[in-house]
Amino acid sequence: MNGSIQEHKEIINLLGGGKKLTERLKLLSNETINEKTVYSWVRQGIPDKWKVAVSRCLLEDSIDIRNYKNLLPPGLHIDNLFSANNSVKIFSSSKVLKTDESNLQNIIDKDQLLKLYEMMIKIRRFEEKVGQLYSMGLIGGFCHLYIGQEGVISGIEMLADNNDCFITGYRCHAHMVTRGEPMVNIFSELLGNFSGSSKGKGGSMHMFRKENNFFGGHGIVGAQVPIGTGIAFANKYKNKKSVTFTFFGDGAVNQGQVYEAFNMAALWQLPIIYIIENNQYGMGTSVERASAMNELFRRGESFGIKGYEVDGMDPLSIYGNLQNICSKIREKPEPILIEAKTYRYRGHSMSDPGKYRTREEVQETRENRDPIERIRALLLSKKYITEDKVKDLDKRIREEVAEAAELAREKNLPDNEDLYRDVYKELDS
Ligand SMILES: Cc1ncc(C[n+]2csc(CCOP(=O)(O)OP(=O)(O)O)c2C)c(N)n1
Ligand SMILES: [Mg+2]
Repeated sequence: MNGSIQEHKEIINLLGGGKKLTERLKLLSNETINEKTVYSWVRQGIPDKWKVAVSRCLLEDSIDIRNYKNLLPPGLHIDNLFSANNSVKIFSSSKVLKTDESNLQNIIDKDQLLKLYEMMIKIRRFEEKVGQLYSMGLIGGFCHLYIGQEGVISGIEMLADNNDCFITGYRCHAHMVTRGEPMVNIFSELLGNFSGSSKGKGGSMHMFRKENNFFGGHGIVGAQVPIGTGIAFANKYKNKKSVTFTFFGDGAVNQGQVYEAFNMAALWQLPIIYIIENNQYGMGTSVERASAMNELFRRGESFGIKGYEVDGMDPLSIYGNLQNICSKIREKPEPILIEAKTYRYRGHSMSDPGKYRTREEVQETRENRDPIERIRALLLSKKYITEDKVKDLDKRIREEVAEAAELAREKNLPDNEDLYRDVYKELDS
């Protein structure tokens, strides 16, 4: 009798023998199962179909199922059934995270805070310039600006290291900037030039920076979620310590493929942080109108994925709350879901009449929740920077952005033959 069958025989005995176990399984599953079948498991082992139900019986009897290595079906890890404090996990402990800012402000030093501020200003000035170039008719196709959401990517970047991987949807210019792509290459891409990040063939929605593990830039709503999950799988498979940050919107969260990906990430305990950038609207439909259940951070619960809501307009809250979660994932991979509550100030894309919300709503958020203003006020109150220095910094960044945009205006469109290159990977012969 092999080890696994021996173990199953022991379990059946512990649970009161075949007759008793049959009754319990009938109650648990509502399925017809007869005693003879359960007795046959003593010789043949418990089939995969019934293993989870049998585990449940052991848990109900307070028997430590971790003693039985061969009980769970393939793919389902015993640790998945327990939370950190060793209690049995039925629903994950999703919650809304608040930050004790006064404490955090002491952890973060002046240089980090200045770096964070500069990152957000750079994104905003970059996006404003894109808006101008678009209005001048220099950029074609779809174009989605990130203005208002700067705190999300900037807070996450504070946690990330160079080996971490990033992937997002079409609202991707900011991610390119923070991942270190020179601005001139991003502008060039937007203008369709061969010198652009995707050789002028991807445009606003399809940009990549392979050197810093930025995997795009995807136009199909939600498509980046399974791709990000695949990247996380590859990293785990190759024993890399990197975390994959996978960003998507409140609209994308209702896509079926998101849940197929969640299932695999939880089953295989992949090192991935899913970040829903909940900017309150899809193209023009509010979360309330589009989602039957709008506590989006709970959307992974049925897979055992812990979810947390954070204030996406506060990069320090993101950094402070996720720092430990992120380091734990590096040591012991598991998927986590973050809902960052944020807001976009501009239209969904450049052609958005904006009839679905009031000007007052936008104005109110800008005045009271703006991530850049928040950090500026903090820098000033801590006397890390003076009003004059704030102006100088802004001027310097405006100039850098203007210069990059100007350089990108020199036309170098791809040749016609280039349109057919890079469509499929060239196989090495
Ligand atoms: C599969 C698919 N369906 C529809 C669209 C059209 N579309 C583009 S963006 C968008 C809204 C997505 O909203 P959300 O996920 O909240 O992201 P946000 O634009 O707010 O960043 C839709 C429906 C698409 N690109 N792909
Ligand atoms: Mg949205």
